Amino acid sequence: MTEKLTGDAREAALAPLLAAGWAEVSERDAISRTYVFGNFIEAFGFMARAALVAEKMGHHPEWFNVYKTVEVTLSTHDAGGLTALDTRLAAAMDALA
Ligand code: H2B
Repeated sequence: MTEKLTGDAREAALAPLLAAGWAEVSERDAISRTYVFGNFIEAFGFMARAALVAEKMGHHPEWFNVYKTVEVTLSTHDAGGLTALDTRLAAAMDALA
């Protein structure tokens, strides 16, 4: 679970996320996505719900919020790169957004 994703498993895990709007980060082994909501309350509500999921997973996003925009970067610090925890959290965040 906390091993870095490589090869076919990585491609299979990333394909639906890239199709949904996530992108691989160029400078590091991570994925990112920017969500734009209708207003600050919607953005913050998303962050609050995502925080509960993240805490339950024991896996936490890097994110940056300005008004109704939330920029999310996911990477597993303990593994030094992308793992199934990141792809799982990404899918959960998409379901909440
Ligand atoms: N979040 C992320 N993104 N990467 C980690 O390696 C990580 C984490 N490690 N949240 C978790 C916390 C770990 O430090 C605790 C002990 O579960």
